[in-house]
Amino acid sequence: MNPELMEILSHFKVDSIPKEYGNGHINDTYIVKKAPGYILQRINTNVFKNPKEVMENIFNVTEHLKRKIADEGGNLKRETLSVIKTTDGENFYKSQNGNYYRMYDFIEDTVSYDNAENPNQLYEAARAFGKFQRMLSDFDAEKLHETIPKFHDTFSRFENLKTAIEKDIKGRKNSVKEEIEFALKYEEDTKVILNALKDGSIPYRVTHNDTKLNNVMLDSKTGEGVCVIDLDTVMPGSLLYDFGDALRFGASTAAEDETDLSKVHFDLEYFEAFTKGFLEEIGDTITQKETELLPFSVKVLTYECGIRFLTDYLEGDTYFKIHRENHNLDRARTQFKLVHEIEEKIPMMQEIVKKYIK
Ligand code: ADP
Ligand code: GN1
Ligand code: MG
Repeated sequence: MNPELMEILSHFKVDSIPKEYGNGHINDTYIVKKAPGYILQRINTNVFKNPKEVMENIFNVTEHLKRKIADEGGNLKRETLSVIKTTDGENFYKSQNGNYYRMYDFIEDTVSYDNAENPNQLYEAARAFGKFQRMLSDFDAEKLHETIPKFHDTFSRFENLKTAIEKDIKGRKNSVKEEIEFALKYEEDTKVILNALKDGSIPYRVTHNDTKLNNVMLDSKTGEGVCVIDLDTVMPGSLLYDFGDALRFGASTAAEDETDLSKVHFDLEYFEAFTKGFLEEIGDTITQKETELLPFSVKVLTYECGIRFLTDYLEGDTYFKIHRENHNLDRARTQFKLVHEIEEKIPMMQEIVKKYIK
């Protein structure tokens, strides 16, 4: 076992051996199985430059959620993450090596999916993400630190890509000419959501910002949405970020890193199930302009993720964890294939959205 973990565990009063767990691209996750069960995570400080602020956000957000869940008669043990304090009463422990660790209660009898198996999973995930946003609608956004500046600023992501192409520090540019050509065509789309937020035509809300299907736990028996996890990026943003990002991942018929692109499609049945669940929870707080932009948000958030993967590939894979050669390039390619399909399906997506707007 990683010797550092012994030091960490003693500061959380836990004496059982943790094992590596989960498929996240950012943090190192471990499970402590011995009852009552915990999740231990090393926060990725390359990504999160100020882990103390990340934990302050998560603590405040989960305390707020606990009050809301209690008001609605929900289950406090299952419906929100719960931060376990260290023996010193802190929300995290900084190891002698300077690593930051946090611990959560393990949420029992739940499962998260890397690939949806049926539309109902999308419906349930959507209800959980929608409810999460609804419960945070009266959270004071002033209290939130910006854990990653310009996180969903697609234009700034576009600029980062251009810089990575110019610098080409790994000499990979010439092997991805087609992908670069595709990526550079979309500059016009990159400012739409940002401009709408800036000119006030859509509202800022407290959003999750990383609504992958594997960031929501579903009940392993009933399949119901139980708890939204991975709260590192809860920040003021647009409802469109959460909607678009969830569908780029959840409505794909293949894994995010599938190498056989003939398997990668955007599934309208999954899109419909998610739209139904999300709008049921969000209700009539959604504005007309947001509604109009829902299908577009799926395209642009998928594109944004694609260019982030491509940028990381060009920069030598320093941001997202990779498990094989060309992993980030494979990921970028699935996203671009999806962008292309979503584009063609936008009119059909618009018809579907109309069905669920009251
Ligand atoms: P990352 O930021 O690296 O994506 P996550 O916080 O999403 O890390 O955790 C990785 C995986 O660990 C999740 O997809 C989920 O399957 C599992 N997980 C995380 N927190 C919990 C929890 N409190 N209870 C049960 N499983 C969890
Ligand atoms: C990362 O942490 P994880 O694996 O849930 C990333 C998201 C990307 C996603 C792509 C903090 O999510 O923004 O959309 O990978 N999280 C961060 O799979 O950058
Ligand atoms: Mg995650």
